[in-house]
Amino acid sequence: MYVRKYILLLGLMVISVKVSAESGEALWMRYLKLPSDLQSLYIPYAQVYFEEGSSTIEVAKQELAQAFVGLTGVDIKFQKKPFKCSLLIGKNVNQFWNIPDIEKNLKKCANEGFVIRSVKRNGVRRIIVTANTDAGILYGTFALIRLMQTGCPLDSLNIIERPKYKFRLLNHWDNLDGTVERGYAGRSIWWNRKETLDALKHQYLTYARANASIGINGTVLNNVNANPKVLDQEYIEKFARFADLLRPYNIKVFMSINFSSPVIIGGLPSSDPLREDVQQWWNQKVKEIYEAIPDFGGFLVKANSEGQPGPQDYGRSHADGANMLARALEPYGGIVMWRAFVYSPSGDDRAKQAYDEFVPLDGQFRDNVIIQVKNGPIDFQPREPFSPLFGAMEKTPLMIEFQITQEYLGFSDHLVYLAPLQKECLDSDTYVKNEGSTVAIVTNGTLFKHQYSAIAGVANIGRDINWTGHHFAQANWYAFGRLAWNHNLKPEDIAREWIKMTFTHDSVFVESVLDIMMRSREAVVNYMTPMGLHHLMGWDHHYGPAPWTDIEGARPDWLPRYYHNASEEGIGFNRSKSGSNAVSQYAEPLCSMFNNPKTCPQNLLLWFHHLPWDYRLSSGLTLWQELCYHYYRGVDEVKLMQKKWDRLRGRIDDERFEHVQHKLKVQVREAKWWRDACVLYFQTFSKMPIPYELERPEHDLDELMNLKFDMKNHN
Ligand code: BDP
Repeated sequence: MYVRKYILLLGLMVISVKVSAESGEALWMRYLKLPSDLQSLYIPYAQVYFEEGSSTIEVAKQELAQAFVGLTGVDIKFQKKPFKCSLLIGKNVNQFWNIPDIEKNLKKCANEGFVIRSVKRNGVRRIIVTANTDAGILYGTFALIRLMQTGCPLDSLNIIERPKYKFRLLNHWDNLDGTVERGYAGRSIWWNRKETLDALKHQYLTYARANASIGINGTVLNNVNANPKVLDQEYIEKFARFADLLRPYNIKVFMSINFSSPVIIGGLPSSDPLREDVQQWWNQKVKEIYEAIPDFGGFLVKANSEGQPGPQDYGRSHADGANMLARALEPYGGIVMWRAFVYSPSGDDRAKQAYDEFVPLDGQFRDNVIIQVKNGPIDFQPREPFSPLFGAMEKTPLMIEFQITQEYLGFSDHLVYLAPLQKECLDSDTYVKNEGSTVAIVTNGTLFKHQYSAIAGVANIGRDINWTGHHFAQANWYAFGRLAWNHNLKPEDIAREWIKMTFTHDSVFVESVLDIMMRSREAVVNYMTPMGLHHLMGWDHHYGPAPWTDIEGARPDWLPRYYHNASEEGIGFNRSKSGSNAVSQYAEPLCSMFNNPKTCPQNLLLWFHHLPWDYRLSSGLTLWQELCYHYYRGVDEVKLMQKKWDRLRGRIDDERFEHVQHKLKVQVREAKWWRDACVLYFQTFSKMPIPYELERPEHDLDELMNLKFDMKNHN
């Protein structure tokens, strides 16, 4: 009896270990045993000399130990002396072996980079991981772990890396009440938690390790629509506690602030940035923050946008507002990230407004201000051209903001791998200086030689056990970090790494899932907003299709009709010279290329042009036919993704397999919902038949228009 109970208990323990390991909780840091051929490649490196140092060094060392034993089944032996070791990690380890070019290569590594080098002397193989700083050692250690996790041979490594951006940040849109704006993975990991910090420590450290593993070095812990209370002592203390936890992982904390804080919590009569009492108030606040958090990163500010207060409330400019905060932060080395996401109902084209408002201010910002610009001119749509602000402000550092959370791409219900979207934007040539002036080199500070460069991703992280709601949404967190570290990486290479680390090395699985991921972005563009269409979703939930929405009294630029302009004459937004002339915000030859529908890339055609339904495309099809094909192709692609996934049963744990399988079922259903809603609605204008070889829609337009969307099911 006793024995049976014991066995049962043991069984439960085994199950619970399996559940937690395969729930997605461990992200890409599962460190499960590798295939035995790989284990034997790595086991010879178990004798390690790890130079002593700060808490950053300590966490890197622990990580290596944990990863090594997990992956190989063999414990690392840390040695006090380097000479018999096969793996040497530390800032000064090259002194023992004097590999001549290592010192030279270290000069290329700047502050956070690292060198990993395999050497063979007297028949003995060794690996050296070295850097100029502890942060570099941390990233070098994680890079070595990744090589092992992905099954790379270690005997001829010669890696020299440094990050492309100085600040690589997550932006959490987390409210102090624990809700997350546009969050689809449960409530905030940071705010309004019942548990003690101690009880949550494991979760926070997993977060920190995950970010360090991909090179994220900063995090904004609260929503850009900021609650002024965040500057109260109580919250400053909370920020300080988070900063303490994240510090060893080279992650700084940043805060979103409300521009009216001096009035709302400071009791001042005004928040005018040119008033001395207001400036004093901010100086004092910043001082309090730095007393609690000596390495505090700085502020993120959404001002005069979507109802948020800002300097324009007092007749001042964005530069006046940003500079006041920058002056307060300057003595401590803090920065201001001032968002350019501004648009007012009065403008003739929302896509032009950020440029119109910010370009005239070029040269007026202090050195520690960075303007944070969303990747596209509107708002995180499945496809947009790059924002014309990139390259247009030579004297001001501009950072790029991507959305990792899928506000407009099916929340955490749709499998959409975002690296291709981000890469497309980063690789876009702005032509502002000459050919090759890509968005990446504008924003990474090299084109105009700026001291600061930054990149931010709006986080998709919540309290869900798998962190991101959809297991595949973890890939978007991962890929954002990898691209922020090195925008030259290829989305498919990043995906392959992630799949191996997150699921399995089984090559059938890896290649099929890679194919699924690489199709997924174009699939969502096709079933939601093909050919340059945008903003067709329900105006409040941003989830399903609602191109028909008409709400009396609503701001026109919140409604899809403003963007698609469908009528019997045709469809699309005329941003050419005969329309809003948004094309002129782009440098030549882009301006002319976008301006002419014959040369405008087809995937942006209706972004820049309003065209008749029978307009002939180079394919020989009419615009209407082509649009139908795109919508149908979108659905077909998701069906194919689903089929490919279904064949993979048994190659990974059932739990994650079934979770993804269920989500794909939902995605197929909803892709059809999008397709049918858009095709049937636009057909009321085109009055043309759906090409006969395509299936008939599965829905009826009236039924779709009356569908009530319940947000509760999606959080
Ligand atoms: C929009 C979101 C809104 C954000 C805003 C922003 O719908 O919730 O507050 O962006 O970026 O896309 O400030």
